[in-house]
Amino acid sequence: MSSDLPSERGPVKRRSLQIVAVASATALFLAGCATAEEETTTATTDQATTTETVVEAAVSILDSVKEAGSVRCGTRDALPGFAVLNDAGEHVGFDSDFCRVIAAAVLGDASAVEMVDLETADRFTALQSGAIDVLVRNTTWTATRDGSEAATFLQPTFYDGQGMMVASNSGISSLSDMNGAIVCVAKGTTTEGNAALESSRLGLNWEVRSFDETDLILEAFLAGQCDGWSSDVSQLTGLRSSYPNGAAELVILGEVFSKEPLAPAVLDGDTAWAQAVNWAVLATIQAEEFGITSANVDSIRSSTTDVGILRFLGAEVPGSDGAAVLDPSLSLPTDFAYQIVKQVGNYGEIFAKHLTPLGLDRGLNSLWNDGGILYAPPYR
Ligand SMILES: N[C@@H](CCC(=O)N[C@@H](CS)C(=O)NCC(=O)O)C(=O)O
Repeated sequence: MSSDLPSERGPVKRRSLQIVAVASATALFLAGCATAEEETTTATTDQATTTETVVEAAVSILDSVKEAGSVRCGTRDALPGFAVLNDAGEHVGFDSDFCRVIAAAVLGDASAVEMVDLETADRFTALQSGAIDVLVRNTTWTATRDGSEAATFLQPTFYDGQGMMVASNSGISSLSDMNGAIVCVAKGTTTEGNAALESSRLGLNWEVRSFDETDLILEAFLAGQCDGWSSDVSQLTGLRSSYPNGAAELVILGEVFSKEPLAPAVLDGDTAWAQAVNWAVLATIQAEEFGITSANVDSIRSSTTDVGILRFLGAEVPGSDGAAVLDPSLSLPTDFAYQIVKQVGNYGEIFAKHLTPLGLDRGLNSLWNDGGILYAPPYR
């Protein structure tokens, strides 16, 4: 499958923001707001000059998203549970819904999303080149990616870990049975390095074979060329569910050998856009904590006297001192959380819709007050 990256769209300012951003890490932070006219200057002048021009010409992807009326969300069409195309040609899945969450928050319309199918290797270049506004594609937040890919990672949507899938009739019941095994993985992923590390940590001699696409791993696996298929446990679970007789023929071993916080990422140097995306994701978590769902959000909004909930939903707080509706100046409409919950749902609803059917438990992805680590800062 080839990814079909759309060309640049939107105002010239937006383009310049992204071109400058990949030039260098320092220029990137400082030059995140340059206009096209300033582009050459920015790349060639010293830091002091650059700083001056930045202050004069602030622009954010948030503005160009509003102007375009849609969010270009980098995702994937072939990751069961996370993002697939259904028979009607609709994008369905956990990642796809988080793209909609962002659109509902920023534009008040969950359907105002252009899903951009990205192969693994294209994820960060799509962000850097300005082909997408945000990346929501089972992507692990790591220090090196944060530091070297011009990406700012935000609130994780799914705390995952790497696992190993084997054929049920392989006789393998734990990683220690896999000395000398061929382990197949996707190229350009954290999975590759983790597999090599785990092999040496356990004193096993794995040959790690990398493939460009999941389809090619599947082919190799079916042809008996792989003893194990390693990836994020959520992905293995999704892939197993879409495999004929998967439940009987494939086993995911119990050992989880890495931390894979899957998180949305935006381009470095654009705080307004990063905050908007971050608070959109956090609102799904807060809504679940408040017990607000797509089904009850209207009745709660019209009947509750809970000040925290009224503020969160952008409703008027009766008898409040000063502004009746909380606006924390996040450049988001004051009813953004209401729009998210009404149009897409809270975190638990999104999880239940796409991941529970695969057999995935909430586990770490439960709320902080229910044994997990999902915790939204206070909305006040
Ligand atoms: N979370 C890891 C792993 C992501 C991953 O392995 N994704 C698989 C899905 S199973 C993939 O992209 N496969 C290649 C493809 O089909 O594009 C990362 O960010 O590197």
